[in-house]
Amino acid sequence: GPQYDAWLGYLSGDYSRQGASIKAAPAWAERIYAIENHKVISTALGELTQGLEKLFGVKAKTVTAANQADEQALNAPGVWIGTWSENPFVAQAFSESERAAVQGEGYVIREDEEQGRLWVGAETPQGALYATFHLLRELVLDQGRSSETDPSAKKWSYITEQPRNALRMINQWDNVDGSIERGYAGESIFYENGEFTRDIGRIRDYARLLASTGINAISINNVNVHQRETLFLTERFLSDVARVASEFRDYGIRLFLSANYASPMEIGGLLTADPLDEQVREWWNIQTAKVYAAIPDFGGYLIKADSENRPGPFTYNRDHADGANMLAEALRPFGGLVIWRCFVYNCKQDWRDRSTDRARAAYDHFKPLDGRFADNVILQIKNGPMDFQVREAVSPLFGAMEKTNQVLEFQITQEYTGQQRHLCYLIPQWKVVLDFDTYAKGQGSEVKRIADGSLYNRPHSGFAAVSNIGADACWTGHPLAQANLYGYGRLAWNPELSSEEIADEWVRLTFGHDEEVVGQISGMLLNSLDIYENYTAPLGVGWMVNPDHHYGPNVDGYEYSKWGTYHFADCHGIGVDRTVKSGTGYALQYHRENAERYESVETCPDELLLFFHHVPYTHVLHSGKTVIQHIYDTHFLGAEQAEVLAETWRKLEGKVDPEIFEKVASRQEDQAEHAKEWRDMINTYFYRKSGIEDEQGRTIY
Ligand code: BDP
Repeated sequence: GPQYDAWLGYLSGDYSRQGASIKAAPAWAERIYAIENHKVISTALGELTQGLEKLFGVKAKTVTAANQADEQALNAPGVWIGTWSENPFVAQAFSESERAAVQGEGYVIREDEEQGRLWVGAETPQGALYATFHLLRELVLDQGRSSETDPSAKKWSYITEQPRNALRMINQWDNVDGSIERGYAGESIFYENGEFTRDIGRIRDYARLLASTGINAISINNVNVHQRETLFLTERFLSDVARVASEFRDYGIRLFLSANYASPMEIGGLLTADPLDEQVREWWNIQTAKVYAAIPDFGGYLIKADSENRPGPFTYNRDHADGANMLAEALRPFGGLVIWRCFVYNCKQDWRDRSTDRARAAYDHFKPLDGRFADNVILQIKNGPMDFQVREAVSPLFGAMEKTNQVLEFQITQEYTGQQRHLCYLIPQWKVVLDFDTYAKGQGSEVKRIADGSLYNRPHSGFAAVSNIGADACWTGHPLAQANLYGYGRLAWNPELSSEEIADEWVRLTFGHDEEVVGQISGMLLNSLDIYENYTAPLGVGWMVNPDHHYGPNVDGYEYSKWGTYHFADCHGIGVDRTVKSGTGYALQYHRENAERYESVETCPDELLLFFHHVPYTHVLHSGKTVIQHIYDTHFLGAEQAEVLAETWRKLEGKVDPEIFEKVASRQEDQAEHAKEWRDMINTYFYRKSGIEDEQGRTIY
């Protein structure tokens, strides 16, 4: 059904046809030529056949290597899909410069209207698959355009594309017992009761969703690798892993595993996991060779070490370059990668010690190691220095390491942003990060240019993100949270796309072209992050959530704990002083332009004021309001806006699929209720601390 089909329904649902007059199928849609023998090309053929059938109701004739000989009419109207090296027909259809312009996973599509042919070509089968999904997407979007007047009509007739990021990865935080760390959409689709699932079809459907947005890599188990998942590298589970890898392979996606740093001890029977120990190194070499024997195109290991009680090289007085390079050596003969996470901090620090600041940790640990990592090591850096808060500064590690491969890590699963019970479209948050200028090589050194490897000309680079899916019927718990998964893939492919473009695409693909539906849902998505920020932690301070599960307001939940995430609110003021002058010195981790801007309370942007400064409640923001009045105003406003979201959705009854309607409606009701709880908790707390009245005299309990 429509929930499950997500953005790949091709307007086949009853409701998604409203407002669209389906145009006739183009002449080429009657036949598909995909004559090369390759799994991914077969996938493309299957997708195109199915997509055209759903959209136009016509079943194309398919011409493959198997029936090519009987096919008399190699020059009849049709669409040709293939790669330059394996399909001479396709290669000849494009000029040399057209072919040269698209490499690897890039592609070009061109219509020959006179002959009723469409040529779809790429250097690799993956490129041809991405082209297929792009073509289908454009065909669906085209149904909402009137060809005569719309300049973007028939966009599919000439397309040339190249992905901006080489690695476009998804991280599953799934455990083999079937649970998902920070999962808000049901149980794992990968595992149940300590075993791999038997429902391989669902995994395949997930692969297809991901590939349709351009994802090309996935790690399938939690970064916190427990005892049983440690066995994934062994005979006990390798054939299961291989089976899953083959589903992803069909969709051009490479499989990675999160590995336990202490594996040589936990499963190898060694007494140490010291990265400089010969036996340990040998163990990894041998074990890795076994993994490749089962999965020849295995991607590599994702590692969380020395973080939140996970083992790592610190135990042996070694650093993270030692640890990562040991694994790099084991993977190198097979072309594998080590993806090493920079989420390393001391979670047992003492709140009485003002010199510790969790925000500093990643930079302090990794910056000194720049230049020491092997060429097949990539550091994976969270977007912010803390942990996926609704608002925090951009990680200063971006722009701090010129000699190190890096990928940017986002969190699609809404751990701190409403857990898929609240609506929170995250693309605008990610855009702020991507467009942030680090000034690492002067103006124009945006994070997106570090993530894509161009600023420092790095061989490996890209995006990774924690998935938000589970076994829920709509994959994501909240049906509108699908937009975050879709948008992540689209941004990883092209970080220049705007939040608006992505929202518009996703809504039309999912719900069809009824302009009222499109307008209302896009509006809900685009306002949702600001709304969520309004009624939760103010001005970049973050963390006012219940400990452990992180849902719901709790101003002091973490304030006096060892996890090191504080707001320092007292009766005089609030905020974390991270200045050089009087605070933790964190601001100095940025290049001069940003360091100076953040250091001064005059130039620090309002939205990050409390991330960098401790100020009195009466401090006047650039907006002209005092901090305390800002807190009151945004919280009253945010709760009202959450109410409006629910009302807006209710108006769409009868215009969208009824199951989706109900699911969203009940979540929006919950959000509206819960936003009031946030409002009251936060306002009351700060009213009592500050003793300052609301200028507008509204009720604060
Ligand atoms: C935090 C999560 C925790 C993860 C950790 C990580 O609360 O469950 O294990 O990040 O990224 O956001 O390793």
